[in-house]
Amino acid sequence: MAAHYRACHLCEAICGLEITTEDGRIATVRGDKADVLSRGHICPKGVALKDLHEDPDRLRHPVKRHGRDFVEITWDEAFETVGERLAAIGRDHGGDAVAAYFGNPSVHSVGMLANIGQVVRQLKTRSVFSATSVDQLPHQLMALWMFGHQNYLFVPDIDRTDLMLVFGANPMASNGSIMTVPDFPGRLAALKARGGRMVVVDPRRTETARVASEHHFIRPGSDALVLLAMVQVLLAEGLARPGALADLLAGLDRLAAVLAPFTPERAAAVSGLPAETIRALARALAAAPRAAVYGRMGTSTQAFGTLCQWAIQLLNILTGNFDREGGTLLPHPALPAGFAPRAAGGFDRWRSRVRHLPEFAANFPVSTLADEIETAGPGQIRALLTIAGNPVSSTPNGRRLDAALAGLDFMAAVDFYVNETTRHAHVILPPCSPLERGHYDLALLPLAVRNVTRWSDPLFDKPADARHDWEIFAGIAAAHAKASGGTPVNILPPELMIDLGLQAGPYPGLSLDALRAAPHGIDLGPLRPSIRERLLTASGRIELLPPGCLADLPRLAALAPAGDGLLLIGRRHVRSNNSWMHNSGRLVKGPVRHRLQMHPADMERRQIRDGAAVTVQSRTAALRVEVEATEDVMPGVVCLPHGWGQATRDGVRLAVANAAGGISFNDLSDELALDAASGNAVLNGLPVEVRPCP
Ligand SMILES: Nc1nc2c(c(=O)[nH]1)N[C@H]1C(S)=C(S)[C@@H](COP(=O)(O)OP(=O)(O)OC[C@H]3O[C@@H](n4cnc5c(=O)[nH]c(N)nc54)[C@H](O)[C@@H]3O)O[C@H]1N2
Ligand SMILES: Nc1nc2c(c(=O)[nH]1)N[C@H]1C(S)=C(S)[C@@H](COP(=O)(O)OP(=O)(O)OC[C@H]3O[C@@H](n4cnc5c(=O)[nH]c(N)nc54)[C@H](O)[C@@H]3O)O[C@H]1N2
Ligand code: SF4
Ligand SMILES: [Mo]
Repeated sequence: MAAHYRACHLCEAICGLEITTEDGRIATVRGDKADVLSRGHICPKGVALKDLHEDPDRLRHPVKRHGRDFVEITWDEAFETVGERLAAIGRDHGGDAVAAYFGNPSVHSVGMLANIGQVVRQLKTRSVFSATSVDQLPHQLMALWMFGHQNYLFVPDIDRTDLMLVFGANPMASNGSIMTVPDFPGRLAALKARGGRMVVVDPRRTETARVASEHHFIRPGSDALVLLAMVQVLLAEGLARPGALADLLAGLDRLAAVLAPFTPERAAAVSGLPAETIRALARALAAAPRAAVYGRMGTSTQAFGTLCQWAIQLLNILTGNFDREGGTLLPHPALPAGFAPRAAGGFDRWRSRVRHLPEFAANFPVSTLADEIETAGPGQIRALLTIAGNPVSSTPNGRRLDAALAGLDFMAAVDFYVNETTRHAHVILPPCSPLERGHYDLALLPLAVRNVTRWSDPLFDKPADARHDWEIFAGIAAAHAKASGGTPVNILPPELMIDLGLQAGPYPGLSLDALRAAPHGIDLGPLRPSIRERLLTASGRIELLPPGCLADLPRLAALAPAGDGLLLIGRRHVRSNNSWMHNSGRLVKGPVRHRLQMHPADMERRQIRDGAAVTVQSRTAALRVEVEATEDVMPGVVCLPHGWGQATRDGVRLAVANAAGGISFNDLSDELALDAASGNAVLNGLPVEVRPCP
């Protein structure tokens, strides 16, 4: 039996795995105990890489759709069809008539990530969408506004902090996000063992809340009030001590006046968190030797995502924990291309056609994709290329988008599953199995809690007729250039780019060969302060008062205390991965996980029994789902996971058949509900009503 070491590409924890094979098949998958970052950690999804690799439903050849059926075609025919159709639509209707959507797995594949910009360049389109606007957009916008670079995402130094405040994140299930932290359970245990504390603020008593030192319920969508009130307490009580960074801060003198109305009492009335708790949290933060405030999906995909991310940065900065060991730090990766000034990004340089929403990083908010397909006029989207994405399942008002996709003149998908989205494609071009490609975490090592570098060779050779994602990009680019009479963009093999990048990078002696000789990764040391050398704002200072934040404060000030209605939030489970790993029997087995969780008091008031079928109604849909009573959600809140329930849309069997049952959260989510400051989707804190089914 041969052992192979490889990073898991399924989530941001990027665990090192030890995979053994026998006769060309995977025998075992274990955590690699010698891995310098993950130290043996693994979750059930890592084991399910075997299922993904062996899944007979995973497409291995390009297919063309005839009605509802897909038939295999050759790569030549696939590239030609896609190239010609996209070129013709671009020629007849302008470049913006051809749109692209990039999904989450594109971040987990260096060949895709490094070449996506080139695909867009080839298509000459501004109609670009991605999962960013249902995810981390506010984090990146704040990094751009305050520090001058969209990728300056400061990571909590969990291994050295004394107090970690966690708002709206559930790393026990998600394994961490915008914080690459394999073995979160072990690191939290170590934090507590050295006398530190973790405090979780979440409308659900999550898996993380259960193992934390303290948990507080909060009404969904009200975090910005609480976080800004904490800033206000620091300022009002003379607890703000930015320390070594004081001379870098622009706007500190005006901050107290700006935040004066946002008192703890004000926040308490809306959030349900007592004013004294808010004060105590602020004081604890100021008193802790080293502390870090961290917020994730619950503080970004909600109505005030931008203000939440702003307040979190302010708290870290004002308590002297920003850019400090044991606080929050910006990693020094071996491949720092993402931190280059030319990758700084931009916001609102142009706007979308129909709803005039601002671009971010040259992407429009995906919540307006259906508008752009449905609304006639110059620039109307008539063709779509989706790459590693499933927006029908993953983005607001999936049903509307589902219908819109059916009306496209042409659609192609680079994906290895027929899913709720790709079922509309005229051509699907499947990349080879992820285990057949080399792997480097270009996007995630710059977010890791320790500086580490690691390369993974392919576990298996890809079949002769199979293509990598980047080879598919190259094939499409060539065919598109041929059909449009241009020259194709340069699509580069990732190995070459990584080798050159490592050799030109900040750590001497690194190269692809050096990494190949260290299959458990190379430790490059703990995170260290660096903002003085790296700050990229025009003023050369940290901008504490971004105009976009100030402009959004009146909207926050108008947030009213809860009425009788219910607010819907999401939920992740460690054996699920967004919309697409439900074909693995080993992941979906066990108790049903897609019920609507509801507090018994809310059920009693509506005469709903545990386990009964209920109708959950939002602005966009009224759907039938089974309910589950639990005191783990706060009263007034209902909770449903996303990515389920669509295995048989319109009677078509999709390659996520095991996801049958449950409903798709995003049939209920509202494409009109946005964090106004950024254009990010509101996926948490959606008003719904729930009633018993007759
Ligand atoms: N209600 C609600 N909605 C959410 C969220 C939520 O919390 N609540 N979370 C949001 C978040 S954080 C995200 S990131 C998005 C994800 O949104 P998407 O990225 O649009 O959707 P995924 O479910 O990740 O689907 C990924 C697709 O990529 C394919 N794929 C996997 N690996 C590869 C590969 O190597 N190459 C190619 N070409 N394809 C591949 C899979 O087959 C699958 O079809 O969903 C968002 N939607
Ligand atoms: N097992 C598994 N792991 C994953 C994924 C997966 O689908 N499955 N997806 C990956 C991806 S793409 C991402 S982006 C990350 C996400 O990583 P996380 O953000 O850690 O994951 P979530 O489970 O979305 O956590 C959001 C939390 O916010 C809470 N919440 C909801 N609304 C509010 C609110 O208004 N205020 C506060 N304070 N809390 C709120 C929810 O109850 C939930 O506990 O996970 C990654 N890892
Ligand atoms: S936590 Fe699980 S899914 Fe995430 S990288 Fe590790 S093994 Fe893979
Ligand atoms: Mo995500």
